[in-house]
Amino acid sequence: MNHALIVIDVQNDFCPGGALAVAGGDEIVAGINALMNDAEAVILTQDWHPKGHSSFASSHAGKAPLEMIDMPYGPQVLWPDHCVQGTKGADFHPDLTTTRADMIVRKGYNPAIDSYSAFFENDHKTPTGLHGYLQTRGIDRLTMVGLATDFCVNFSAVDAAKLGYAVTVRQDLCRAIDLNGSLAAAAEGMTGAGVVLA
Ligand code: VGL
Ligand code: ZN
Repeated sequence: MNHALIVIDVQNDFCPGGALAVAGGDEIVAGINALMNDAEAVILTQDWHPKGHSSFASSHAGKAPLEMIDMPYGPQVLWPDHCVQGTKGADFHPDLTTTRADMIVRKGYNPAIDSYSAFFENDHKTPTGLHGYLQTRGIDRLTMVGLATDFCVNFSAVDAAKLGYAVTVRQDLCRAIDLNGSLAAAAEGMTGAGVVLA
């Protein structure tokens, strides 16, 4: 029992029709469900922001979505309001199998800090608890899938590799936002960190 499937942010707002729709985000759901059958542990993550979160452009006067801002922890892309706690947009895609989940990690609930990674908030210091859970379960190999390849999957995979996990990202079961070359940069960053892109 040392392998876990980590399913990142397969939520309505990241699928077509959602507030921060990723092209083809819904195409990966069936393939992800199928992978759960042979996973020893399944972890789902959920982007879970309070209203007025600091990563929302609407929280900054004069700023539009996809503009950048300097936060105390570094540069931050400003997003349309998305995945607000308790809304339909924050729900998992209706076809995603959730009954197989051993754990659901909610992230991004601190109003002042965004959290792309399933392991640490964007200050790269505040843990989400996932590492402790996986260690307790004796898990050291991770397969990652979900949305978006170049943001939450990327940050999660790089953090996991740094923490010592053997990480494979199934690119066919991820979809990207691809903002100003972010997908190519993410692929390079993941490979550099020792993540296997399959
Ligand atoms: C994500 C942007 C903002 C993601 C979450 O899941 O990749 N991207 N919040
Ligand atoms: Zn978010």
